[in-house]
Amino acid sequence: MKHLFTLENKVALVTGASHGIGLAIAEALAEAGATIAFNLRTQEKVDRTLKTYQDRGIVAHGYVCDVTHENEVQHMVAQIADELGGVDILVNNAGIIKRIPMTEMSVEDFRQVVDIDLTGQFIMSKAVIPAMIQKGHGKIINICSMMSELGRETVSAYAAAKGGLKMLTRNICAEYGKYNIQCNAIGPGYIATSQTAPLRELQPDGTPHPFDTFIRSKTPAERWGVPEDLAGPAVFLASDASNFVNGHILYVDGGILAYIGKQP
Ligand code: NAP
Ligand code: GCO
Repeated sequence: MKHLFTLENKVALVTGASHGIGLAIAEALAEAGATIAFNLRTQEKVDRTLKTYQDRGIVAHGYVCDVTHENEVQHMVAQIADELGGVDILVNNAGIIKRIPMTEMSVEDFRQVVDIDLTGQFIMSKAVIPAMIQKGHGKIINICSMMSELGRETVSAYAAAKGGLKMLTRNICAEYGKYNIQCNAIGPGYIATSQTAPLRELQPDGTPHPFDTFIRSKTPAERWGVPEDLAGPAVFLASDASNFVNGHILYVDGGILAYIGKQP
């Protein structure tokens, strides 16, 4: 059975993998044997992140690339082909969120979120698929969200993007499954990272943030997830163990989507 989960001789590109979920997924794929590549928007962040990987005993390859800039993406993918032999596994992790009531959100803010969280994933996937077809295999893992299924106040752009990402996942499956390319998604629940830090800050009086209490009441596991909770699901979707899984959104949410919420 172990041979199904090994990523030896595979190259995994994890976008935006400097910390949080991306770093945890990259670390897991490295532990399973993959060669890790990642991209960030500045050389300073790439250099700092290379040190992070080095400190964890991982030889990673960093590239300066904004996922919304197709020319940079195409150049990075060509570089990885020359330097590492091409992308076998793409994890579309890079993303942002803006929490603004919809009627107060500018069109620019809405467009920026959709550009990074949805169009960027299109650009990245479009760039890696041709070589995956040539190779005869490929894995694309999009990072969706609870907001791929649920709405909530102030996150209209993010929910629209993550809902769209769910359908982009299914459409890549539909269009490229015949080339032995599997495109699936991981839908994390509420995970303790810098992105959700504002929702977990202690109140001035030292009591928990109301949203922290709310999420714990909506999660059967009664806790926030941690990035490491995504390690196993990521290795599964990146490996031969999932070769007949395609177009699937694997929710790693501690049971949120199955639960009405703790009774008062
Ligand atoms: P995070 O801490 O905000 O990290 C996001 C990463 O993406 C950062 O490294 C960021 O780099 C990078 N990035 C942003 N825009 C980019 C761009 N245009 N090009 C390249 N890199 C870019 O987020 P996280 O909490 O780890 O979440 C990672 C992914 O999981 C996101 O897609 C998020 O939507 C999703 N997610 C998070 C949760 C959660 O509860 N945390 C739950 C479900 C889904 P910079 O340092 O330059 O900003
Ligand atoms: C929010 C949170 C969520 C999480 C995640 C949940 O403001 O509601 O940031 O959107 O990031 O996407 O799955």
